[in-house]
Amino acid sequence: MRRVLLVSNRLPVTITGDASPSLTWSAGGLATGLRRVHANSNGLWIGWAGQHGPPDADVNAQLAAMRLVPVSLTREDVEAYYESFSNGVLWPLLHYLMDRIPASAHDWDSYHRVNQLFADAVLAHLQPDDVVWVHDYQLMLVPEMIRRRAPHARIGFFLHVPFPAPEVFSTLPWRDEMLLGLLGADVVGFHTLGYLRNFAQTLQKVLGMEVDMDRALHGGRSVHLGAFPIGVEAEEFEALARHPDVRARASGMLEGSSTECIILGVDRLDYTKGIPRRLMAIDRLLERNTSLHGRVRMIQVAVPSREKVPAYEDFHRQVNELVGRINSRHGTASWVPVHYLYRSVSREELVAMYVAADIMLVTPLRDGMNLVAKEYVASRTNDDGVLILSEFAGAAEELGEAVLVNPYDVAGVAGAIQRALDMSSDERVRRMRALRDRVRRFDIHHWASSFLAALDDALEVPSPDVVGTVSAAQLLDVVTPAGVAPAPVTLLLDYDGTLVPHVSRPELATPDPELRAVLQSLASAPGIRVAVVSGRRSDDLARWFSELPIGLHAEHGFTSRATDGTWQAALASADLTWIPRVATMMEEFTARVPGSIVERKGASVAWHWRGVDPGFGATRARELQQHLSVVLSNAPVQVLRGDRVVEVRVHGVSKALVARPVAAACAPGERIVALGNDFTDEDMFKALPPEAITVRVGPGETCARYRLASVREVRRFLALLVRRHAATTATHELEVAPR
Ligand code: ADQ
Repeated sequence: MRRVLLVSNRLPVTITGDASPSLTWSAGGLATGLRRVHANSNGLWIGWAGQHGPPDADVNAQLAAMRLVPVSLTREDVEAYYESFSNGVLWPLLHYLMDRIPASAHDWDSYHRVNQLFADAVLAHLQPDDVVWVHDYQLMLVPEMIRRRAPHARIGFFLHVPFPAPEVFSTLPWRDEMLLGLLGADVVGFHTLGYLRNFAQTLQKVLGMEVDMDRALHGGRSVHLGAFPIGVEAEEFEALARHPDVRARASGMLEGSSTECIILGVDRLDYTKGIPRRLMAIDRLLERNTSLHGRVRMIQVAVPSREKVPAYEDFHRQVNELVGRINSRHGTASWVPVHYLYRSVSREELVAMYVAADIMLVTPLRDGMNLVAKEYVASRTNDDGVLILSEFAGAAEELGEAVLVNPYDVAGVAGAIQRALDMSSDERVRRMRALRDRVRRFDIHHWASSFLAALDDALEVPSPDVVGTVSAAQLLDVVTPAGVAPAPVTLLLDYDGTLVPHVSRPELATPDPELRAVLQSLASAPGIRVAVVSGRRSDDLARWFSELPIGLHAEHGFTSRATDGTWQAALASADLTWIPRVATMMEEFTARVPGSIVERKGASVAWHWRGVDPGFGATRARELQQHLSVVLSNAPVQVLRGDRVVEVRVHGVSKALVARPVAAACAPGERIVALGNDFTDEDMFKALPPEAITVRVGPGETCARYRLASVREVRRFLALLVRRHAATTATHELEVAPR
């Protein structure tokens, strides 16, 4: 296992005692989960130790012994970076609660500066084989800050909170910097597919980036986006729940009272957790169903949290008042409906409550995952109990057997509690068993190892036959080595982006004299056969190249020029009746998107948006693609998204239609060299035999073995090839295959 450098806002330690400080590991679920990674990889953990200013020598020595690296923060840093920006701005934004963001306090500069302190600390310890794993919203700029100074570092980022819809995230004035910060990573992980989708859409909308399912291309690198739902230490919760002391504590909670049913809530005291509405639901239930008086009891545990952030102070007061109101309204001398504990509780006490609780209420307004829900499930060793879970917690994507509620709907939550009270024991057990199975299987260790495995995969060294970027001269030596008799060569050449640079309007990309000259000399060079395989229309190719003795394949191989000069379709019976409808739809889009154009071809229609503002164009392209996929779901077509183009073409057409017969007709020893720059060329590369020399032009993911940097390099390569063939045929007998 490689050494893992964990980076999080807080180090997992508590420092106690001023005169002779002592350090103890924190007990939280996440801290324990990551500690295993820290221990097994013999790695470092970098973060703030919780004190203001640099730790003293004694603390430093203890931290070093635990392989913990402190980032020193002043009181002002903590107030500005942590309390004001991270918790005052980012936290409410990421949880869709924008009205909690104070209009005045922003402290972006401090956030930026402190992120740089963290990145510097990583860079000071980074060794070549290390893996860096950065955690959470306080450190979103760190991946890019590391990448800038260590371009080959292996960096993962995991976000523990939700990633909101693009409409919400894009209100952040520093949205571009934040997104670019994350894109410094090789893997960006979220709890759910929903958050991943939001992030991908935000990249498209804000940065105008192309995102292919789970990959974003950025700066010539591929950034993998993944969903890694976090779990809990299920085994440990189960063991504690079976422990006699814990069980005794749990039964003690019912003793001496008339309570038949305990309803439990456990949260940090945070306005995202939905505590007031949950209490209002209890209030409503007790008001509507007085037969429950004296028989049910709610225990609400709230861990004090972020007490220095103004929004939390007011909130604390609000919850206190609500509890008081409910208790005075419904309580009696012998029965208190809501027990409110505003403090942290020990692990044992917490599990005892999980064991005692018949109903667990987890009703956050938004929550990245919510570990409490999973801890409750893990602790239910008798397979009984009902989990009521907010549909806006990440956990709801996994825990479908819970009773799901809309936490904003007070009456709905009250109804769900009533339903849980009435649920048959069979149904409770059936649901809880399914939940427990899942929570046990996908525990916190599974989470950590699957994230690290994804980071490993994302960085996998290319297989030995993938060579990577080469110069024109190096490619020439692969195709036709100097000093030996040249083997015959068949060239399959894409046009736009390969032979000519992309321009804003396709009709402007006409072949220039230099290109004509090089194609002419290739066509007449001994032992070289040339075919242009383009997505263009046949009349474009005919107009430009009709006089050249080369193969011409238009519309990704749908039509090809035959030896008699006529054009023939590869799929003669293709249904083309959808074309006018699609063209009309695209023209409607064009009317609303200035700079975009529709290109009609024989068997396809394309909507180009190269001339459109990137963010706007990408959003419209996505809309168009979604719209077309729905409208055309039964038509025999494919909807494709290319480089600034959305194209609909007849199903079954691809450049493989050209590549396959060319490969089949090759003589032994003949070299096939295919060059292309976008996803339509990947079809061609894949259809060729492994010995073919496949070349991707420019950046982007590819299955090609070689890469040339630019159109310029392609032209240089072609010119060198002509020269070498002309020179070597003078001294060697050319083994040209009959054609
Ligand atoms: P949190 O917002 O802190 O975490 P949560 O996932 O519920 O929320 O974790 C809380 C942890 O604190 C649990 O392990 C729980 O046992 C513990 N805890 C709660 N009340 C306690 C008490 N009174 N005493 C002691 N311990 C208590 C953030 C995100 C979540 C995400 C996690 C992990 O907001 O959505 O699930 O990170 O990624």
